[in-house]
Amino acid sequence: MMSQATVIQLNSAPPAKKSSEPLPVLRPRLPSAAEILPYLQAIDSRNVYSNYGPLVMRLEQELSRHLGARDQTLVTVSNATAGITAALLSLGIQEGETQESGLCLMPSWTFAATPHAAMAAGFTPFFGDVDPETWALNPDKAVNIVRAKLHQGRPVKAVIVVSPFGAPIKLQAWEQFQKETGVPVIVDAAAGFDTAAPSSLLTVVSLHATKILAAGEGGFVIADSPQKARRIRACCNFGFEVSRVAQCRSINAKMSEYHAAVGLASLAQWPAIRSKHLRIMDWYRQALAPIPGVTLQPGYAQGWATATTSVVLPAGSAAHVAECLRRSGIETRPWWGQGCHVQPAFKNCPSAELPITEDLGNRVLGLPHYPDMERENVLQVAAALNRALQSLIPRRRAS
Ligand code: T4K
Repeated sequence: MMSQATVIQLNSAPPAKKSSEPLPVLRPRLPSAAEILPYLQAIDSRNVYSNYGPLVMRLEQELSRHLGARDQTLVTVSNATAGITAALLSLGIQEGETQESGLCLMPSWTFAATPHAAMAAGFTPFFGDVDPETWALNPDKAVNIVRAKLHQGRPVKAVIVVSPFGAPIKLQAWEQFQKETGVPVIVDAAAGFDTAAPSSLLTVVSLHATKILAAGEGGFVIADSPQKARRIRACCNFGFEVSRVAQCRSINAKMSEYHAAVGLASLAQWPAIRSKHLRIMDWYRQALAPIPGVTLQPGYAQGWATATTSVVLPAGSAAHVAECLRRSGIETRPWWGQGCHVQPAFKNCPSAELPITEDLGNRVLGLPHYPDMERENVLQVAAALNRALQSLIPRRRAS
């Protein structure tokens, strides 16, 4: 039940202003030109612009220190999509196999980058369903899929576990899965800068402009040994290890010095960036709690920071809510749409039954979330959302 005080607060929140500038669903704020300038001047004085220059190496060291990774185990990449491809290539298990033979189990409930990255490494995505409590693949169910596929003669050669919008994954259970099945697990923690942790799983984080720690474009892969990291680096650099002779199948996924400059400037601001997002998340937690039928992403506002806010709406209401909010000058975005399995690029990819993904695809909506957001904006969104759902009640009663 909604308390009287909260009803008054939601109803009295000012309706979002109708202006030519809607409340954006996302509006990143990266470091200013002045904050990046010292790093750019360092580039000018050295004439080194790419190919693992000093700023890239410094960023790798600072990220390693921040995340508590061992020395020489973190490799920067040009973007997380390329990072996932390079991580898969580094496993070296698809050599000589046809595209059809190596299945890569992954959720359909992810961004298109995940299956694209696997296909670029020669794997065929196999879409599994996610758990409603985590929005991620379930390690126990994955064991069954791996066994069943082996039985059908189409072995699963790798698994990509996606951290949903940066939420922590069941790391220990996945490490156990990898140990027991022998199937390598890659963590797509594109949005998970705040939750990614060194482990026995190759973990890929994005530093795209829309992510919580941003370099414009970029990312990094964390391995558990310098040897694996060297292999990943080779897979990002034409297959070169010590000489300029290609040793393995590879792409070019190197980060430039300019992106490292922005990444370093962002990392210097991390504590402030993190608290801004945590504050927005807390505002949403409070503002949405009284609205019946609306829940936040599992685990949201429970100690980890993300740069996006997604809600689960009552069945059948998402399109109406999005339209009402749009008319109130509030942008929304179903970030992962209906899942990847419905997208033409992946129509030939095999898939399990996906009832949870289909349900989430119909009910999840991304709300405005950006670093400069004020509490008043969050209240505007909550009030508009409440009004949109209220306006459905007479229709529901009538039908
Ligand atoms: N795995 C997962 C699970 C991912 O979510 C992603 C990326 C990846 C892998 C791959 O990571 P990277 O290879 O990108 O490192 C955006 C991002 O481009 C993408 O990085 C992100 N996930 C995805 C969820 O969102 P779009 O196509 O939806 O972006 P776009 O251009 O529509 O921008 C979103 C909103 O942000 C718009 O309202 C405009 C605003 N925006 C965007 C940019 C780039 C700005 O105001 N300024 C900007 O500079 O993919």
